[in-house]
Amino acid sequence: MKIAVLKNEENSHLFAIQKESKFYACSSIPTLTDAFRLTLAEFREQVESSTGHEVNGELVAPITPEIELWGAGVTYLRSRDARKEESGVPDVYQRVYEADRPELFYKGNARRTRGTNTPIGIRYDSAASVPEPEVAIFINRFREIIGYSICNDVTARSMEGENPLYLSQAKMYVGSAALGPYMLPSWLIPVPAETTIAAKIIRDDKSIWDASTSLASLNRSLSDLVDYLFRCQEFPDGVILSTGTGIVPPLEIALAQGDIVEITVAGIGTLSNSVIKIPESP
Ligand code: DO4
Ligand code: MG
Repeated sequence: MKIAVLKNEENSHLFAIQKESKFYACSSIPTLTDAFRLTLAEFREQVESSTGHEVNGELVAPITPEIELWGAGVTYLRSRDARKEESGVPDVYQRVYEADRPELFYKGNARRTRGTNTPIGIRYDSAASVPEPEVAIFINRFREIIGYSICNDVTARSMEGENPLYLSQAKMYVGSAALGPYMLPSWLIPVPAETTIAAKIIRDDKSIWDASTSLASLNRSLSDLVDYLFRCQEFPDGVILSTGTGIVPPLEIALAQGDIVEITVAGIGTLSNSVIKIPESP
């Protein structure tokens, strides 16, 4: 069983329970925002006892206009090494990898986030852009993790490499985030070593790069990331945190218009997005 967000004529962000390729409404949870306002125990009880009718609609990213999307960075050894390789100031990445305080950044909102099978963007003014295949955690207003999904933290790599202060421009632009296809309730996630994350870039029907890791290689605990994210912050409607990438392509691989990026996380599914170039005035 997984959680989906559907768009149809009555509701642009309908909360739906997916079971055996059918979708069912949950009368006490009309939208995903309502799920974030429940405690984890209430959410689980209402989902497990739901007897809602079958619903249909277009599968969209599991996020609503009230929910923010944030990112964590340099949380895997591979990410630390890749940043050091691409950056003119490698020391900042080494230091944040070892520090108690993690790197956290605002990544976007529903309007900026693509669902599966919709295009992600690469900036026209970045020489190289890469996918960042990540596990996203869904955190309710009570700081409890209610679910897991897949996030592609698409990044203008050469822009960030030129100067870390360009991070916001490298991370946040039209089409720079993809999320989905589903949210797996947190009580169903496999143990970290079995939560494998695999990614590939397909060009002209051929894979030009693939790699994998697992959540067990994350260098920080999820509770630590949640703790820092909520410091001096309020998320009355919950928040989604993409927990950082453990898979980074080598420097000679960069996304191009027409590529397809597939990210598969065990237990959740596959997030698939084609790539388009974002012009100066989209
Ligand atoms: O430091 C820049 C961002 C790193 C990041 O997004 C990641 O490690 O996933
Ligand atoms: Mg990232």
